Amino acid sequence: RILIIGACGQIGTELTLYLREKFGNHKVIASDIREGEAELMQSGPFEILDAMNYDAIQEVVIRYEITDVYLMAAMLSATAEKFPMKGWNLNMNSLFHVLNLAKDKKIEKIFWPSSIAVFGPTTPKIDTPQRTVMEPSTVYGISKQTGERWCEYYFKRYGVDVRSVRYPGLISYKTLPGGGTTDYAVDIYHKALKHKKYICFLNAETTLPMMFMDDAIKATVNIMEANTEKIKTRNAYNLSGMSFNPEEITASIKKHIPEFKISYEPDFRQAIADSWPQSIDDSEARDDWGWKSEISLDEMTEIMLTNLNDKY
Ligand code: VAH
Repeated sequence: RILIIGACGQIGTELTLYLREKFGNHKVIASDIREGEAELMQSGPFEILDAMNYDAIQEVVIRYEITDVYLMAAMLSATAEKFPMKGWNLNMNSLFHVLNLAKDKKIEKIFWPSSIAVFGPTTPKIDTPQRTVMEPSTVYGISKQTGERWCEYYFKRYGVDVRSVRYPGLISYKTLPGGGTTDYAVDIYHKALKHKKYICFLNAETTLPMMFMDDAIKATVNIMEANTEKIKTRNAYNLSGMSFNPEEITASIKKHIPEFKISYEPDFRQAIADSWPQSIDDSEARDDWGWKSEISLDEMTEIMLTNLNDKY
């Protein structure tokens, strides 16, 4: 059976629904520090679970005979800058708990998300390579870079089968993001439908790597289902979907809502975004386990506006 820790988050919610569809509702145990959306709560087993409590995680793992854990709980970039120690403790202790359960053979396989936030201001910004200079300047990025090193250490020293990808900014209509710097790319669709205008907290030229959630879920399941010998990188694989800036996503929205207007009021998140790459080279993921993104910016805009339309 599968345990999702952080199942009520932006990725966790969609990942839980996808895995339940694929493997059967009662094969996928959702857990989080708080209850989540009705669709998630009603579709299968749910446990209130603190990702920082080792004994509580172990109890759920034993009771449900869990084999695979997807650790989706984390404090994202913007919030972690407001609460550095809380962000570090949540992001790191939760990872150690799950790695140690695998080291002690209580679970068999782990998925742990990394992020393009592991790259910093000195990293090449265009087609950022799999291996390159990484001097992250955010708490979140430091925790993800460190987490990658620990994942590789537990694989090499203890044979722990942990797999990871560096997600770009993720965009979905089923769940709202929480505390990220790329969240503007979700909020803009809601505001375009509700108000036909949006005040953006990043400037017009801020190009960032992004991906529609369906592609991210596909990458997550693909890497977990790949034969272990195909996984040659045990810290985390670069993933690439699309790259755009607020001006370009605005142009895409205006094809559907011509009167949509954007204005710019950059805040503290501009510095975070400026430290990240603009585009990512994901050729190793393509070569090793057949990864390929599908959804383009205009296709995503069509999907987002169509599915959000009846909310407003
Ligand atoms: C964030 N959505 O903004 C996350 C992600 C690359 C961005 O890590 O913090």
